Amino acid sequence: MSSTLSSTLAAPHATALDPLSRGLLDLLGSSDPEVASILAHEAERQATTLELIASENHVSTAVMHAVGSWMTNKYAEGYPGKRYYGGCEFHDAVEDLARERAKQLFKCGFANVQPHCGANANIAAFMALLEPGDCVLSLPIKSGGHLSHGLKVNFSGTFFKIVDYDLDPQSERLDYDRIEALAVEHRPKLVICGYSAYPRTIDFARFRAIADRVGAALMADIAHIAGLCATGTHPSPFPHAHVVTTTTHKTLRGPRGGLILTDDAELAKKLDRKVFPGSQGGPLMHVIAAKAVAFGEALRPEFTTYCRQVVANARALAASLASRGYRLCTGGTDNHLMLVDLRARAADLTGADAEKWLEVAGIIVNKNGIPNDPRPPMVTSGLRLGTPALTTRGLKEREMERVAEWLDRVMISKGEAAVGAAVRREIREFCGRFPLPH
Ligand code: DSN
Repeated sequence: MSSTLSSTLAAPHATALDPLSRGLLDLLGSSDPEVASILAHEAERQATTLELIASENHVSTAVMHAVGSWMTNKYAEGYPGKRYYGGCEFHDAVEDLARERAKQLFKCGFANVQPHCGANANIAAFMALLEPGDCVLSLPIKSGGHLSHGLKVNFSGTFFKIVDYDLDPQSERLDYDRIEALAVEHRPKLVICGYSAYPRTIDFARFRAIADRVGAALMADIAHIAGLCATGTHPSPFPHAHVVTTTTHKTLRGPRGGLILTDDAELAKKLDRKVFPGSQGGPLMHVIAAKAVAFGEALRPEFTTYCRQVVANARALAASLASRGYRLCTGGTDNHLMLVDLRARAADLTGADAEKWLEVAGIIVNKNGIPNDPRPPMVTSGLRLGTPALTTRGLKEREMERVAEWLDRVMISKGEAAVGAAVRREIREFCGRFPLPH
């Protein structure tokens, strides 16, 4: 069975698998061939396609295998030194290490590494800062915000009074004067900045001034730009934000998970209580071990070089697309992502069609509404494209021109099967020259 699975990962990509991954597939192949086959196909998909989803990345082998380690077997409710279970000596050690590395990385005084995901980090932050019914000022999801910042059907919109701020309709950028006017009018207890689809630099100092003016707390959800913030590639939310939440798997290139940071010692105690026992039970210690590994990687100088290249690649890709007639919302990008208005290239082009056609050709993207999009969220006029994953596999500015050419060829063909198949072949060959790193 193992040889069948190995052969599923047809050359040249099979040779690119690290020995542990190969061993895992062989092991699973003898005990659970169905799951092994699915994993082998997913490994092959990742190795042979171009990943342009702005919130995804390829972790190192060290991070990936820390997730699949002995730490998955343990309950460790509580915190290092104060657990509700015996046998936590090494779980304390790894959680302490993850916390220390996170503090060093973001240059702050406190880290909670237990949130299972970004939305859980935000639940704990809301619980630490607010009472049910309190007013929160945030950017709505339709304009690039996140569902956990106030969407009606989410916990945030269910239990809190949400006031939306929006982007300036002309520039499609944050309108700080308007945000301040809304804060003065509604007196929120919490102002949220940090977004899922905003391609420009966030002025954290200005946000803090707005929050201070009305006595609100400021929360920066840096899930998308965490790696950039940690390396000075985007300004840091510290010392401006009272609380910083993030995921660990986007530009930060760690395992799927959440993280909370603050410099306020009193707030830190509340945040700990609101993660556990407030909103979670047993921490995912295998993921915490992998967070420690990822934070260690992010502290190395190579990670700063990587983050700078992510931004340089995004600029290059945006420029190449603009030169082919696409419109970049806000006119371009300062970070790792861009929002592309497809209508400028072809009036009837939709995000939904483009996503589907591009996947056939081996380019993975997500449709995304653009500011004031007249089309519904399952159709959209735009794509959100990001460069974190492409940069991890070694692509640079020169290759962004090639990526833009493929994107345009597929979209302008309107999904023609022959074009999709030809591009798929070219991308498969191209990916062989940029293997996923170990
Ligand atoms: N789903 C994430 C993203 O793609 O940005 C946000 O949580």
